[in-house]
This record gives sequence, C-alpha cells and structure tokens, in this order.
Amino acid sequence: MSENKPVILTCAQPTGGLTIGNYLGAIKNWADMLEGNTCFFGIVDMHAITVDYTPAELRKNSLSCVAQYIACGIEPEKANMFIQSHVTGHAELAWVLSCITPLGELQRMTQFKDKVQVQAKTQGLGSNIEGDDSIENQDPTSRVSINSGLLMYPVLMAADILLYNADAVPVGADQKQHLELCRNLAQRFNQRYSDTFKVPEPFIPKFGQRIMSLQDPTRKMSKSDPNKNATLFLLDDPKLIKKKIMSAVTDSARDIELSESRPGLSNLINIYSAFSDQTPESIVQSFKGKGYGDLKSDLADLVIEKLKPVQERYHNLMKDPAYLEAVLKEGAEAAQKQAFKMLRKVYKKSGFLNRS
Ligand code: ATP
Ligand code: LTN
Repeated sequence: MSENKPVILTCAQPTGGLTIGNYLGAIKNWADMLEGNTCFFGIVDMHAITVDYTPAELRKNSLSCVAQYIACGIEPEKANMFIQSHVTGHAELAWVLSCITPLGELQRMTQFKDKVQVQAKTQGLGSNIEGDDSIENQDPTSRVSINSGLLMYPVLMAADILLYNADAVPVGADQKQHLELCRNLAQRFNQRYSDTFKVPEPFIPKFGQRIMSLQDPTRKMSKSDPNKNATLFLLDDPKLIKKKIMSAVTDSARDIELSESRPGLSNLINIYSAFSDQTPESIVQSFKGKGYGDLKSDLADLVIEKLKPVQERYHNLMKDPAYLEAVLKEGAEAAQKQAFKMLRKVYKKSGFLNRS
C-alpha cells in the first residue's frame, strides 16, 4: 500500500442481492475513486448477522456480492475487496471503541430504531411501539427481543473505518449519522490517548444519495424489504424491472414536475437522473406534456439498458468461484496488514501489555 495516497474505505452487507440504491448511492461512486487512492471495499458479513439470516444464504450472498462489485466496475487490480470476518481486528477494535461509546448515543441511532420497529412487527408487537417517538428513552428489549449486536452495529462500523485510517468513506445519505458517530469516536479516542486515528470524511453523492422504495416512496429502498416489488435488484431480469417500475406507487396528478410533495414522482426522476447523468430539471423538461406512463416506460428501458452489461459480467464471473475466492484472499491479505498495524497501535495506547 502506498503510504501517501488517500485511503478510501467503504462496505456493504451481504444481506441479499444488491439494489439500485446500493449501486447509485454507493458502488457506482466507488468505481470512480479507484485512480489515485488506496481503496478498501469490505463485505461486512459480521454486520449481516445482526438481523435474521440463514448461514447458507449468507455464504452464498458473500461470494455473489464480490461478483456484483466487480461487475459494477470495481477492478480487483485497483481495489482491495475483502470479507470482514477474514480480517482479524474489526471485532477487536469495536470492543475498544465500545468502551468509549455512551449507550444513549447508540439508542438514538435512526437505523437502530428502524430495525427495532421491523423486528417488533415480525414479532407481532408492531402496535405496541408504533408511533412512539420516545423509544430511545425506553429499554426496547423490554418489549421486543432485540439482539445487542444490532445496538452495537455502529461501533463495529466505526471500527471498520478507523482500522484503515480512512480519509474518505463514500456512502448513501442513510449512513450520515453512523459516520458522525465514527468521527466522534475517533476524536474522543485521540483526545483521551493522543493522536491515533484520522477523522474520516463522509462522501455522499449529489444524485442518487437516497433511492426510495417503489411501493412506499417515503421509505428508503432496502434489500431486506419483505415486499420484493418495492426494490429493484441489480440482477432482476428485464421483464421484472419493467413490471416493478410500471407498478411503482405515484399519485393521481398527471404532469411531470419537481415537487417535494410528490415523493413517488421525485423518486422516479431521481433514479432517472442518477442513471442518465442528466439533471432532474432537464428530465422534467424532456417530459413536458407527457404523463407517468411515458416516464415509467422510458425509465424502465434506461435501467434495463444500464444493468445489462453489469448482469452479463456478473453471470460470467459466477462461473469461476475460484477466481472470486482468489480476489478475496488477496484483498484480505492487504487489509490484514493494515489492520494489524492499527490494532497494535491502539492496544499499546490503551495500556495493553505488549505481546512478545
Ligand atoms: P439492508 O437493506 O439490509 O439494511 P442496505 O442496502 O441498506 O441493507 P448496505 O448493503 O450495507 O445496506 O449498504 C451499502 C451502501 O449502499 C451504503 O453506503 C448505503 O448508504 C448505500 N445505500 C443503501 N440503500 C440505499 C438507498 N436506498 N439509496 C442510496 N444509497 C443506499
Ligand atoms: N452500515 C452500512 C454498512 C457498513 C459500512 C461500514 C459502510 C458497515 N461498515 C463501513 C461504510 C463503511 C450500511 O448499513 N449501509
């Protein structure tokens, strides 16, 4: 690893197939950062076990995820792609950081509260806590069976980032709060023990930073949404893409305009904009006098055309799992080198006796 190049680190969870939200909000931008930077792109399987999962699916998704990264333009020669559990140090650093993290900060995290709601619903407890804004003031475990890994999730994420002394972390807008916590933890550690960590900058794209659900445009598009029509997956076939976009929830107005009070329409324009690199204003201009049918149909054609080469590359890559495993092995070796270096420094500053 070159010492003077900026370090870019980011990760995605292998909780299912990647979505166009992951692609537009994150991976598409990672591919633009390969030149001039040292890049670490993690597949965070340890984060993925904070929600319900099956081990066989996780294993499958992890390999499929690296194939999707490469298919999206992340060249293995230019980036270190690794599986989180292959690198010793993530969980260790998370433990040290947890000891300087106030519990209240974790309970206030939006993603934690959202996931508690989801788990409450699956446990048939939805009506108990729905609409309860003061959930951070309660012990959620008193009503819902929440694993503490879900609460600790942002600390592990901070460890993922700080372990590599990342300068910048490209993420979608949903991760802004987690990034803020990571920055706070870096500063807190530096103050307490002397300068150790770089304070990383979030990098949030201008377009595509928050792709919303096709069925409920007030919620973020998520790969773990139980309603599969709400989410466009990178590997959806053309027929399915068309069907999902044509049945996207919009409103009863007819014209195409930019309006915050029309979230379904705004989401479609946003997706159009991110895939075509045109501004939302110029898209609205080109659909003047046309309606939803035209916009949806053109958008479906655009998404199908943009995803076609990604899908072709993906299916070819999946024919060669040995190659994918070799990419991950090399990535983990590079990541491990950096992780050990950082962990040694942190342990020393924390007062742990040197291991000879
Ligand atoms: P899950 O749905 O299982 O909670 P996720 O897709 O939200 O997962 P990750 O796979 O970890 O979470 O996300 C990887 C990257 O994709 C992150 O940088 C995240 O900010 C970005 N991302 C995820 N969903 C969206 C979205 N709907 N719009 C824009 N960016 C997104
Ligand atoms: N929390 C992120 C995934 C994630 C991540 C990271 C992103 C885990 N560790 C480190 C950037 C850097 C999510 O849910 N999207």
